[in-house]
Amino acid sequence: MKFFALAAALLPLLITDANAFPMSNLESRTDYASIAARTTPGDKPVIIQLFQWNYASVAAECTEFIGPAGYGYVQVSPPTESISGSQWWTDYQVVSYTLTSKHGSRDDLKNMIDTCHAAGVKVLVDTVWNHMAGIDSGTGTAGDSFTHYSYPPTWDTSNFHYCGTPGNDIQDWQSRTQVQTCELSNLADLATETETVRAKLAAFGNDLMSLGVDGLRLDAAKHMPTADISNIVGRLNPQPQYITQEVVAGDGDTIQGSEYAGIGDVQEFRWTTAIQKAFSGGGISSLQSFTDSQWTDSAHANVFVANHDTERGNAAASLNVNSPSNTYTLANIFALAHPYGTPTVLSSYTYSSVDDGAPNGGTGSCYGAGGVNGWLCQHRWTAIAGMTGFRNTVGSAALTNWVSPSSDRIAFGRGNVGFVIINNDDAAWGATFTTGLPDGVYTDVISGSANFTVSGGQLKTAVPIRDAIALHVGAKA
Ligand code: LM2
Ligand code: CA
Repeated sequence: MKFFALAAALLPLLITDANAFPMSNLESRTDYASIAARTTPGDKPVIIQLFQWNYASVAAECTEFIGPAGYGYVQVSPPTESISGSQWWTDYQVVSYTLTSKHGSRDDLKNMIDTCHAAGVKVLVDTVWNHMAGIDSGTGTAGDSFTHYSYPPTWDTSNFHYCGTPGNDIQDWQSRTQVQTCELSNLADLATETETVRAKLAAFGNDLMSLGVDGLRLDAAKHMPTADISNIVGRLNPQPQYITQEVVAGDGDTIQGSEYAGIGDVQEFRWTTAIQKAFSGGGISSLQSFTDSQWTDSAHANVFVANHDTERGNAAASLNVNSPSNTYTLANIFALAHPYGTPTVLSSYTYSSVDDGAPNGGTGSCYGAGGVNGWLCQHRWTAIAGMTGFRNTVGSAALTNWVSPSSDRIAFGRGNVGFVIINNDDAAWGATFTTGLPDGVYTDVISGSANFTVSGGQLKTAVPIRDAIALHVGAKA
């Protein structure tokens, strides 16, 4: 937080009016220190992706549960005018930057930001800068008519890339030029290298900042060159406190997430897939220093067991709520216990078709430790909410006291303040664990009920089949 405070103090001096700077200054900026420094969200690092929740229900949930439970951030679905339709993915077909979406009005957005802030929760907005709508024509959620490549009054045909492939679609995913200037799923690709486009996207970003938005998830970041993103980000005032960028990269791909780490965090989908493999038979015993030389480094990685794309089988393989043997919950426990990256918890809904939009008109509702009306409310699950308290307590404490007697059993501490045991095995695991914790009686934050005694730093217990136990000094019985 020290770095952030410093950056926050300096940025207004550096970027009081970004537009007053000559373009060459912005384009040649190679020192991203002030931006990189704010990639650590701070002492409440856990983000909830409240997928497709309307803004009024996000506001209510911030007050009722999210703030009191200790989550630091909510990430909400895109707020701009989009194509009309019931499918969730209409959000990613932008029609204008008018803040009128199926999730609410501009006033609803502002009210949600103010209400969440009052509950101690910051707001991240999913932001689409790469493209506009992909369908041929229609009328958007704010009443604007459009055709492909013409979105009056915002853009005309001169503002887009026409990369020259059939249909202007990306065909060669190893070609940087195609990935960044051709079309992803027919979505009209903005010429983000031009001043006109950059200025309007920055104005849109600044409109969000003016409403008090704390940070951004940059959709399709891989499809924009880093120079374009950093130019636009450089014009934001105030600067976002947190940025996470969607860069789906595989080992050996031409475009790697690490390129984007100078701008903010990068979503590391290889972590997501590795977690799925590990918990689905691959074995979790190798997860101690869980990283890979190709992945974005821990300090710049944003990680999740699943997001809205992967739970539907898109973007990368992942576990989802239907995964067998409690593996989805156990993986979320691991994500929140292990120090790698900044964790996001997905909170989503059940569906029969992958295109299905939100239930109940987007009005999210939870009850007790679960969801109602088709909502899953993963953020309320006792294990996940409990592990958010664990993460808040252990902070950046080092991983300690690791043991793994067999491939599906691990236990480890975080400093001397937290200890977790994960048994992804089909037999109970009875043992005496060296926890490093101060002696005392603890509540297991995963079950929320049983009492566990640490004596001489040791915990003698049995972990049930496909279950876990987590203790931390903030939850002594
Ligand atoms: C993303 N990140 O880069 C989002 O996380 C992902 O959810 C978006 O795809 C994607 N990029 C574009 O912003 C979703 C969805 C697609 C859907 C698009 C656009 O996964 O299925 O594509 O949004 O709405 C749909 C149709 C597709 C059609 C396209 C354009 O499924 O068949 O392509 O619209 O009309 C011809
Ligand atoms: Ca592009």
